[in-house]
Amino acid sequence: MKRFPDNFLWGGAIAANQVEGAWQQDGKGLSTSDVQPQGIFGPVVERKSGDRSLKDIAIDFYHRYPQDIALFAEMGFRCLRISIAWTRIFPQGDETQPNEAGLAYYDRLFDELAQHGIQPMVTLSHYEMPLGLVQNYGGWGNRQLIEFFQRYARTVFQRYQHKVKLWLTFNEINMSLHAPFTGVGLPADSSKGAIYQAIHHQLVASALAVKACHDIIPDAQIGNMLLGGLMYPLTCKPEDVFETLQQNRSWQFFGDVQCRGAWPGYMLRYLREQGIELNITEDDRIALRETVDFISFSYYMTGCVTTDEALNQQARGNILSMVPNPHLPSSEWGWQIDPIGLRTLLNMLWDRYQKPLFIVENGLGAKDRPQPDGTIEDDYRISYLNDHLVQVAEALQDGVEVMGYTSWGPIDLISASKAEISKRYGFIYVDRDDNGEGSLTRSRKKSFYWYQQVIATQGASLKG
Ligand code: BGP
Repeated sequence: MKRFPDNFLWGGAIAANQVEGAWQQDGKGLSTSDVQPQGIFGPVVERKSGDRSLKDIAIDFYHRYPQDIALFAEMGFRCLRISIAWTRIFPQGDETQPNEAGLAYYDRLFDELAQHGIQPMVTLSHYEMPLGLVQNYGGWGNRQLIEFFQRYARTVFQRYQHKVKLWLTFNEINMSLHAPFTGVGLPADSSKGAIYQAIHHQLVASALAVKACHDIIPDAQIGNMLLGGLMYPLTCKPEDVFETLQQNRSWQFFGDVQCRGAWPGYMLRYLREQGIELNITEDDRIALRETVDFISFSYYMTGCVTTDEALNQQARGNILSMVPNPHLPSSEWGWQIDPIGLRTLLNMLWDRYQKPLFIVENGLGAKDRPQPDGTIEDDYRISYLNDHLVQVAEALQDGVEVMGYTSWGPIDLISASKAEISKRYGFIYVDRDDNGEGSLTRSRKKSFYWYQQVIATQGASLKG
């Protein structure tokens, strides 16, 4: 029987730009997400009056949050991970005074959660930043961004200090290497040197936010957020094994800086060999020493690494250019499903850092087909989540400290990579299609009742 600890934080995770809509309401400024209507790998466009993006309304969480939170509470959520849209608080990014209407909105949201006994976990920046900071300052390539982010972080820590005790700095901070516009506000064709310098500024900003959180809300915990991109060697050839170590380090180094307080030696060597000279000041070094309280990460899939160039060529089409694993099935979007990988990753991160872990994203994006009576039998989603949670239970038995689990998209939302809604993750169905048609009505899928049961039994109802 799988029983999770009594204080385990069960819940779900959403992000402002994928659920809220209301993209121009109450003084909100334009964000980098607003100008990528086709998702984080799509083109950056200039918004003209009259054009439309699915994200403009998204699932209208901005207005419908009371109803949605009631449904989360019905499932028994103890925690909801949300993000604050930076542009609701500082519309252009460089203002000296925050936008009160934006601050008031999140006050109402946190109050609603509190009424249902759901603890908020807040990401400061989830795949968006003020477009003004990109256009007028050159994004995170500019050191001044550290100061603007500080102002934003301190403002929300002050404002919500009594309401929010769990914070995250930057969502999937390692994604900047693959989606530089979304991550650090730089053009996709930027040089590696420019991207790493921007990443360094963001890492310093993250550490300063950790410090500010510790100063302003001493009883809060603040974590980082990594895309847990676990890679396996395709073969046991020593070259493949070593290359796999290197590829895992390409995302782990963010965790190393955020958990250990300095750029690791293997990265300094890599940068040197690439001819990249980072500008790291003495003040930066001191700032980086403030490390996170816990590590959060997303987990969807794993991939394989090989030094065989022919196999690598074939795999180039993938986001992270990884070679498929011949032993694993794939989702409709080609993401390989690997529950045991989650146990491996939990153990790996625990061994490496000895800091509590929080799985803040995991789930299956799939097409749902409502029956004529409106019900949705999403057994594929139940099976995916069940198998992953069984492995979390195993990791707990291994002695790994896991604070909680927030599944990605507990309510259908707009996908990040392609900005579609047909890629659904939810326990709650939202009536809307990729053309923006639909009533936005919410309904409970079969998985809704399944997750409710898992939470109610503290995992004892899991199978396997
Ligand atoms: C992560 C992001 C989320 C989310 C998820 C699923 O990378 O942090 O914002 O969307 O992936 O990806 P997608 O929406 O592309 O299916």
